[in-house]
Amino acid sequence: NIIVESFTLDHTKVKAPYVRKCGVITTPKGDSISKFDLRFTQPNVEAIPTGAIHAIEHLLAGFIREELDNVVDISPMGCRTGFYLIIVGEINENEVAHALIKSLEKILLAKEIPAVNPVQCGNYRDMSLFGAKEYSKKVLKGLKEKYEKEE
Ligand code: HCS
Repeated sequence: NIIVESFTLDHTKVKAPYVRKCGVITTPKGDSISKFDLRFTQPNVEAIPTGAIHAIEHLLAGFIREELDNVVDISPMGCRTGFYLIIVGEINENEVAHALIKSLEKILLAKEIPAVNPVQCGNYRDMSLFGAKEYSKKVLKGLKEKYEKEE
């Protein structure tokens, strides 16, 4: 009996942008691995174009690892409304939200996208730094309202 957590989320009830811890697994040796839903745009209202989400992926790959240790992966959702973050250890939504805020701020200052070439990427022509910054700006504003006002 397989349960895919994402299929159990009511996507009509969420309010983007947000950071949601969607699961923790414990390995046979006792380590924790946490998975987060980093929702950028409102499901079924707005999807991020592929060039923008791809550029955000390349930029976040480095920037999020500068903020958080033991990141396994940060990858786009197929629906293009956000990313999944997989990280070793137990960490909370606020810590991830703050790391994401700092990473998005770095995207706004980025002059280029890393690894945009046929050796390091499987679709290097589909990249938009402009789009990455436009969506990052919007998400940043929403995340700051949600995660910085409560402190
Ligand atoms: N999603 C990958 C980067 C691919 S460009 C990672 O390692 O986070």
